[in-house]
Amino acid sequence: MRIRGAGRIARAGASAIGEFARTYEGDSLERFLRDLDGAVATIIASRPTAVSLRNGVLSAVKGVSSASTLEEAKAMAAENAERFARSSSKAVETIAAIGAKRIKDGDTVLTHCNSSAAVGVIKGASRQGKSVKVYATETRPWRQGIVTVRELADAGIDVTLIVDSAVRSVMRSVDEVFVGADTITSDGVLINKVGTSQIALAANEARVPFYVCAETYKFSPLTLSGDTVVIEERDAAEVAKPGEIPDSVKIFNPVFDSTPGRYIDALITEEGLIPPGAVYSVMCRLWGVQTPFKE
Ligand code: RI2
Repeated sequence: MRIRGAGRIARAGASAIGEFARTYEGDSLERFLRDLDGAVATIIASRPTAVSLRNGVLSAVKGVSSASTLEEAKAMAAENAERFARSSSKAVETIAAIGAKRIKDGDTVLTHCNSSAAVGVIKGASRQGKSVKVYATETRPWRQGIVTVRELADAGIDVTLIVDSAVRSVMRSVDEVFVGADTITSDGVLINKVGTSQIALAANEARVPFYVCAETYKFSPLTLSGDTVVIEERDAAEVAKPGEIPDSVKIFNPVFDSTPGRYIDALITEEGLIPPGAVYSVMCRLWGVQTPFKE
């Protein structure tokens, strides 16, 4: 939890692989590849929901097993990791440029949690000289909304912090909603910070466009072969302090939830603005994904 945001988590995971390769002290290629596999598994297992972490880490080890020397393998992993970090940061900038066009001068927008992609879009519109007002949710239980309001206030943007349950009360005065993504499935379902799906429902009811700002490495190739996304559950102490409630009370603390594609107007990606129904074909185009299990 010291690293927040699915994009930053992915870059940190890829960089950890780069660091592992650069500082590896053994002298056997075989042993290095085995240890690298172990490092990959450990890092991916640290956060189960955001596929960006898996995609970032796997892009850092891409092709490494075909290296013919240890030095070549180490250099390849380190270069891959740097390339991923560069392209991932560039993707966030591209999303900001594309998404900013969806905000008109004088608009009020709403965002949830802390997404660098969504915040980038809002800041992008402000940099274009548009006057933008923002409602940012507190985002219980970790209150990442505090990070968002600080970032927006530092950029000179008019921002109002609301508790999560106030979303519907303000939705009528909102022109667009922008959220980030932890994972997007092949059938266009968004997995994002818990509370996102309620916001999407409220936006849908009020006919407010709901945009997801997401780099394409948030698309999950695992979902193509039928895997479902594991929703991380976190410690009960995040919700209530020990001793605050009777011991007999159970606490359920899921960190993410899923929003069906029918509530999403568009995904704003570095590849452009795409409808949720096009995720599968974009995945195939970018990664050459073959239909799984086809003879
Ligand atoms: P960026 C965050 O979750 C939020 O759910 C946010 O919408 C998403 O990651 C994407 O953030 P967490 O990983 O990649 O901090 O746009 O739990 O920064």
